[in-house]
Amino acid sequence: MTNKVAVVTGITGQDGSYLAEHLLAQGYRVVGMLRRSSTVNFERIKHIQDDIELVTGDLLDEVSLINMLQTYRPSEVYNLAAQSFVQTSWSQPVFTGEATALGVTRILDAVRTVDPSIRFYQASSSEMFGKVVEVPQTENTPFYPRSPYGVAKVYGHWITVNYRESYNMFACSGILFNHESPRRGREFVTRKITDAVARIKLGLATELRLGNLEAQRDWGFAGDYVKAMYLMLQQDQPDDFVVSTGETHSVRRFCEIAFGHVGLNYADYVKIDERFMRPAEVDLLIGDPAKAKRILGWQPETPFEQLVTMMVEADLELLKHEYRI
Ligand code: NDP
Ligand code: GDR
Repeated sequence: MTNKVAVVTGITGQDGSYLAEHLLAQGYRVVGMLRRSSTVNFERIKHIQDDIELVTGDLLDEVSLINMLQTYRPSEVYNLAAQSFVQTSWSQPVFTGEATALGVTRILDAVRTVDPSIRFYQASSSEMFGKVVEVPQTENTPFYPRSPYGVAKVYGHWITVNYRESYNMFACSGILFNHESPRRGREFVTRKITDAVARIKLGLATELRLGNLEAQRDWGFAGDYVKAMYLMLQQDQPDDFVVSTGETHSVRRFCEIAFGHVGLNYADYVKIDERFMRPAEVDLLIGDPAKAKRILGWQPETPFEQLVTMMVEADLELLKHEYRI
C-alpha cells in the first residue's frame, strides 16, 4: 500500500471512473477534478464517491488548477479531461481547442509552477494519426489529424513532450486507441449500438441510425487501458506509448456481433443516416502495442467479442431495471 496522492481530471468521464478504481486498489488517495455543473453527473463514480475526494476546477481556468495542486500536493496528475467527442469538434472547434489543446498547457504549467517533480500523464489519442500514413501505427508514425479534435490532441501531445524536454519534467503521453465499456458515453458508436440493440430486443425501439459503417477501429476495454496509464508513471524514465490491441474491426462488424448476440440480424434494423457522417473521416486505425508490452509489461486482457457482448449484456440489464421489464 502507498499513501501517495493522485489527481485525476475528467473524473466524471468513462476513463476517470476506471482509473480512480485502479488507483484506489493501489492504495492511493484519489482527488478527482470536476467542472461545476447545474446538474449532478456522478453516474460513473457514485459507487466510489465515498472513497475519493472531489474538487471543482476547469481546464479553462488556470487559477483553479494551481489552487487544486497547492491544496492537495499530489505526486501524480492524470489529465483525462477534454472535449472528447470527435463529431462535436466540428461544431465547437474553438472550445475544443481551448479545452483539449490549451487546457494541457494550463495544467502542465500549473504543475511546473507548484511542483515540477509531480509526475504527469496526458491522454493522447490515436485520432492524432488520422489519415492512414502507416499500418500498424506506432510511436514513430507521423501524425495527420482529420478533425479539430485530432488537431487539438496533437498540440496536447507535443506540449507534453516539450515540457518534458524544456523543464526535465516527468511527463508522459499515452497514445490510446479507442477503448470502450458499459460506461462509455451513448454518443460514441459502440455504446450507441449496444444501447440500441438492447432497446430493440426489449421492444423499446425499432431501428438504429448510423453513419459510416466501413470505418475500422482498434477497440479495447477501458478497464484494461487505465492500467497502462498508471504503469507509465511508475517507470524510471518518462516516455510515450501506444496502447492498443493490435486488431481492427469495422463498425459493420461491431453491429453484426452485437445484434447477433441477441439473435437479431443487424441489416434488418440499421439505417444509414447522413447526419452521422463526418466532414473528414479516419478510415483505419490499428495500433502496435509492442513498446507498451516490452517496457510496461502491459497487454490487453479483453478480446473484442467479449467486449461487445459485455456491453450488450450491461445495456440489457440497465434497461430492464429502468423500465421494470
Ligand atoms: P469522456 O468524454 O467520457 O470524459 C471527459 C471528461 O472531461 C469528463 O469528465 C468531462 O466533464 C471532462 N471535461 C471536459 N471539458 C472539461 C474542462 N474544460 N475542464 C474540466 N473537465 C472537463 O472521455 P473518456 O473518459 O472516454 O476519455 C478520457 C480522455 O482520454 C479524454 O481526454 C479523451 O479525449 C482521451 N481519449 C479517449 C479515448 C477513448 O477511446 N475513450 C482514446 C484516446 C484518448 P463533464 O462530465 O463535466 O463533461
Ligand atoms: P472516435 O469514436 O471518433 O473514433 O473517437 P466514435 O465512436 O465517435 O466513432 C468511431 C467511428 O464510428 C463511425 N460512426 C459513428 N460514430 C458515431 N459517434 N455515431 C454514429 O452514428 C456513427 N456511425 C458511424 C465514425 O464515423 C467513426 O469512424 C473516440 C473518442 O473516444 C475520442 O475521444 C478518442 O480519442 C478516439 O476514440 C480514439
